[in-house]
Amino acid sequence: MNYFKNIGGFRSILYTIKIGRDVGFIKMFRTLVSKNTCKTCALGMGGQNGGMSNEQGHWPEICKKSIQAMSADMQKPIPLEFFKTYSIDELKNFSSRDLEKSGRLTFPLLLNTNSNYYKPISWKEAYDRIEKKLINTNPDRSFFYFSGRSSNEAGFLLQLFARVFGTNHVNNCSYYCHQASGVGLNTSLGTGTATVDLEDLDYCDLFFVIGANPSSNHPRLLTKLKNIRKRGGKVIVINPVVEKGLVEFSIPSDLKSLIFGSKIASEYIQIKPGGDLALFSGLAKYIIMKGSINSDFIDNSTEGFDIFKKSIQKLSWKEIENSSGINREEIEMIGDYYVKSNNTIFSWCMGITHHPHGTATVQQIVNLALLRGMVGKKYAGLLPIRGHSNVQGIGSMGVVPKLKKEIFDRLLKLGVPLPKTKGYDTLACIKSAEKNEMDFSFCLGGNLYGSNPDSNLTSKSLSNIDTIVYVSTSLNTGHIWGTGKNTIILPVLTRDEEYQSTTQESMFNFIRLSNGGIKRHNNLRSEVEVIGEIGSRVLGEEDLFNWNQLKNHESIRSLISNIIPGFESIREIGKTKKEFHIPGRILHSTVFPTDTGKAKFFYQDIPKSKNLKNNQFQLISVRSEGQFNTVVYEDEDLYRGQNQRNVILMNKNDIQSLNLCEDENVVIKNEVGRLDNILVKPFDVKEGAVLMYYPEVNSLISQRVDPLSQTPGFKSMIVSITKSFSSS
Ligand SMILES: Nc1nc2c(c(=O)[nH]1)N[C@H]1C(S)=C(S)[C@@H](COP(=O)(O)OP(=O)(O)OC[C@H]3O[C@@H](n4cnc5c(=O)[nH]c(N)nc54)[C@H](O)[C@@H]3O)O[C@H]1N2
Ligand SMILES: Nc1nc2c(c(=O)[nH]1)N[C@H]1C(S)=C(S)[C@@H](COP(=O)(O)OP(=O)(O)OC[C@H]3O[C@@H](n4cnc5c(=O)[nH]c(N)nc54)[C@H](O)[C@@H]3O)O[C@H]1N2
Ligand SMILES: [Mo]
Repeated sequence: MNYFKNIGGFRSILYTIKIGRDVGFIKMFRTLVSKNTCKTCALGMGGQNGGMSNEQGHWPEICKKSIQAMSADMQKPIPLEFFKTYSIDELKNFSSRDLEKSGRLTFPLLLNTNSNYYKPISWKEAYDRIEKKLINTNPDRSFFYFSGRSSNEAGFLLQLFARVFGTNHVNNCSYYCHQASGVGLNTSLGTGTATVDLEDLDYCDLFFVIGANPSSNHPRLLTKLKNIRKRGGKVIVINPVVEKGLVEFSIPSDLKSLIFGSKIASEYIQIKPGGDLALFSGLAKYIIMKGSINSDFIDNSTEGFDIFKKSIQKLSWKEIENSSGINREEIEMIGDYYVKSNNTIFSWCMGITHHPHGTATVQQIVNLALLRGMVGKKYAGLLPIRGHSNVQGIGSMGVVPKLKKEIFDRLLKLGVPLPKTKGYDTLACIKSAEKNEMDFSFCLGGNLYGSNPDSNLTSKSLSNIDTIVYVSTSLNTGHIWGTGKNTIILPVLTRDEEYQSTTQESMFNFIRLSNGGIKRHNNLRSEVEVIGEIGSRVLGEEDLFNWNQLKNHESIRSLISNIIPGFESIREIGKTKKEFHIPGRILHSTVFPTDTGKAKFFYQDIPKSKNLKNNQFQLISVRSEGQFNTVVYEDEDLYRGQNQRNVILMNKNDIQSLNLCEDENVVIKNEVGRLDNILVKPFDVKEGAVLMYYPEVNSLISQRVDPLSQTPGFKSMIVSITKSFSSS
């Protein structure tokens, strides 16, 4: 048996050893076991039980991703000479990987319109410039973008600053991520996050993995999936691409699984991209037809069923089959699994939300759960698999254009002068910059340029902004291609380096405490310190808030506990170390937090199938195993067997029908842009669909969005494929 062929397993262990050798085993071990929330996905490892433990206290839990992120943060500083050596034009030849590998940012940097070089500046100069600019900026011509790595404390404080400063243009990477889940769940159930806790996964008997690749992106979920199979439960994967790690995975912390591998998918449904709404409509139709609905639950705890039922019954099987790419027998087979299940959990990720009908599909998943009463009880429910480690917390903290009414009212009561103007979502801010309507932008982490659709247009739009401030830990493509007339980069501490403790929220609504405390570099500031300093300089001593005092995390937590409903326990967390679930989020009873107390059925039409020419395909943009969002750590995608990123993965029948061959050099084009020198690779992807790597592919993604959630269709672009002249 070749143990190294297994996905996960020994190769993850080897990688750990390699990183240990690079950064030092003792340092690595100390970081891994330190009491800090893992920096990668929102499964939420670490916290007060120590790193490598999940929120149920289970140990050891570890994944290659956290080691990757950790080792990146442990890099040496970028030397001063770097910025004298490389001009912006030269840095444009650096890949995302080259930029990340340059090292940690440890001094503020300034790039002026008239210069081609980033220039190191002092913190004082950086603050002076930001203060001067903000004092002279019309608040409505400024926006604040947040990624999901920052703490609740930093998130809360910056959104508060933005509002007091006078703008509602406050948003986070969620608009490119799970916004459709939030909107869909909120309209149907009155709450926008997971309805289950981690323990529910230990008792469910059927688990749907829809449009997600957790083997690569949430590896620790795989332990739960393996256990579901082990206790006789079923895992159904719905994905246009056969992701090997979802077929079989080798879990490093489980010896048997490590050696022999574990089966994950009981059934693998290879759907057409964007076909999920049709598939779930088909499942609903079948369940209703069979009379396998939970009528008591529907009658007592839901509304809108009759209209939903009538509309679903009208759908033809032909339409369902055509749009989903799945035949009726297969749909009925999944339906039978569902009917037999007592406790089903539906989980999903970007394969659902990155479509113009993303929100509609989320609502349809909820409908399906409601039909059999799979929400509002233990061991069953809905689980949007969140991305960034604290993206959910950032949302909870009010990092949204429109504050929840309760938060708004509480702030108003405190006397906060809240702006009345309509706040923009992320893409709306970029579009507004395109029209020259933005003078100032502040980005707390992330890579707004890299994550944004239509890279060329984004670059141009950002260049219209007078001053952009990036608060970052390392260099990324945004610092090079997403510059304003003046660009300032402020280098900050990472979570485990913070001087004071911070908190994060997992995808299961669990609030964790991170101690921080690891010292790596001089001259860095904490995110909160930066925001507090800007607050005190711009808003002054006379302000309602003492911004200098708000550099203290305890003071911020006290404010959060007064302002954000459900966060009362955060006030004492620094002292008690008591991590907690946000009350009211996990739905284990049949009263729903909607206006009527009932869950709502929403019927949504299946989108019309597009007629494609024979060289046109639906493009799915995905992450590789070796990257975290726009940060590429390794060019290799171990799990998909690719060793470079300029590839297009295609079904072998499609390769044949275009008369192409493996490694042929092709041009990928559409109305947004073109990418040259892309190599064709055969892969088990649904015919008609092709796969490419994000963020490089963003020059082909249009700025068209899901009208309900404003999320771009990152997995729904049509592209044409033609041979390159050079290869013919
Ligand atoms: N290693 C690593 N981990 C990460 C990240 C990372 O970049 N690297 N990013 C983090 C973040 S912010 C997020 S949001 C998550 C993202 O986690 P995922 O959502 O798992 O990531 P993606 O690579 O975008 O692709 C999701 C999967 O959806 C499938 N898919 C595409 N289109 C469709 C469709 O129409 N229907 C269905 N059913 N499936 C489809 C793709 O084939 C792919 O397997 O991961 C988080 N964790
Ligand atoms: N085509 C396509 N586009 C996509 C997607 C896709 O699947 N396809 N996915 C979308 C999704 S799901 C998301 S979430 C977005 C990602 O969007 P973002 O969250 O904006 O991007 P990241 O790449 O995660 O940001 C990485 C940068 O964050 C900074 N950073 C890291 N740690 C810290 C920290 O502790 N503090 C601070 N201040 N900065 C830190 C580093 O400088 C690093 O370069 O991209 C979206 N764009
Ligand atoms: Mo994300």
